[in-house]
Amino acid sequence: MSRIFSGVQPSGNLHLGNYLGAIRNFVGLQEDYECIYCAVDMHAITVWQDPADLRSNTREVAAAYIAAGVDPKRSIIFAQSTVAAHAELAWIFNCVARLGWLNRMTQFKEKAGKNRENASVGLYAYPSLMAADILAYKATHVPVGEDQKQHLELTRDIAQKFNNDYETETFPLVEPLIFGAATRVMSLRDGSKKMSKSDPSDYSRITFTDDRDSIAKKLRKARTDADPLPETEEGLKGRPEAANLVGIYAALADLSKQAVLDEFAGAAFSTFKPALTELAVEKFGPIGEEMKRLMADPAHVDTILKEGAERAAALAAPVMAEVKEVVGFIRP
Ligand code: AQP
Repeated sequence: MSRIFSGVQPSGNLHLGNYLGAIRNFVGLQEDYECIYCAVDMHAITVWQDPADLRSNTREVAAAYIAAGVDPKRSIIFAQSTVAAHAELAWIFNCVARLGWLNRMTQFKEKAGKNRENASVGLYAYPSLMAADILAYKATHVPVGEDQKQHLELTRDIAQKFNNDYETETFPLVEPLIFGAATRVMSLRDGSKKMSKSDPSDYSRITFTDDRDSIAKKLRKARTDADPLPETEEGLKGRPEAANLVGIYAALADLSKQAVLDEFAGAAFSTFKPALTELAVEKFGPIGEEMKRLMADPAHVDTILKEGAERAAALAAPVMAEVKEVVGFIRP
């Protein structure tokens, strides 16, 4: 059976983009793959995290997976820092990846911004750790949102260079799984920016913890243009905010964008936004409620994370033994 690995950073403000672009897709994949889903806390600390918040956000990511439908008996749910293989393999990959490759990563450029000299070394080396996350389990498929495509290409480059340098076939070439009607959900305040945990405006995103009133308020305030909805997808060109809201509706309703437009062509946003609110409350609201219910019992979440870490460590152990042998590390 092919193996899936994916992760979400416990950096707070889990949002509808994380759900539609990644977490929702995790659920169906359990049918056909052995799945490993991680709260990537070591990635989160590449930018400052308050320690108490990090602990709580790590449990929240696990609770969000379960609330969305990931079955912790069938799939593995754990926190990255609790399995040492991630850090060990990341170091080896730091010695395989080239500076030139990392210099091309757009996420680093975006996150470091103008203050590049002050960014952490960890933020720069983030893609090596991501490659280690996946390859410590020899996972072959990685469900992610579109923004992670470049990092996955780097994972393939690292695997290929490792295999070439050491004349081995240790690592598979991973395939991204980018699917669904909303692989890139955009900010509600600016249709040219992706919905993001770190956006300073809470109005830019719908979060797992938003209740009906907050969802309604955020969608009411969502930026749009003055035109009614068009008849075809072609008519959404040059209207990023309208395209985003139609995309969110399509993803939540499991419809194509064209099917949504067939229903709402000619409608003003004053009609479409309340319909979208009802749909979001119906489809996304219960998941947030279930996440909050699970969070009321952190000991239960910790038990799931502990069992997951034990299962993950057992899968990574033979891979790490093989890698150390290939690299030439002695194992006294
Ligand atoms: N806007 C989005 N639309 C679709 N998918 C998205 N993802 C993130 N934002 C969107 C997907 O969610 C998964 C987890 O992401 P992450 O925790 O690794 O963080 P990120 O990709 O850096 O994005 P965030 O959540 O917006 O965090 P910040 O603000 O810290 O950059 C990934 O599969 C990602 O593709």
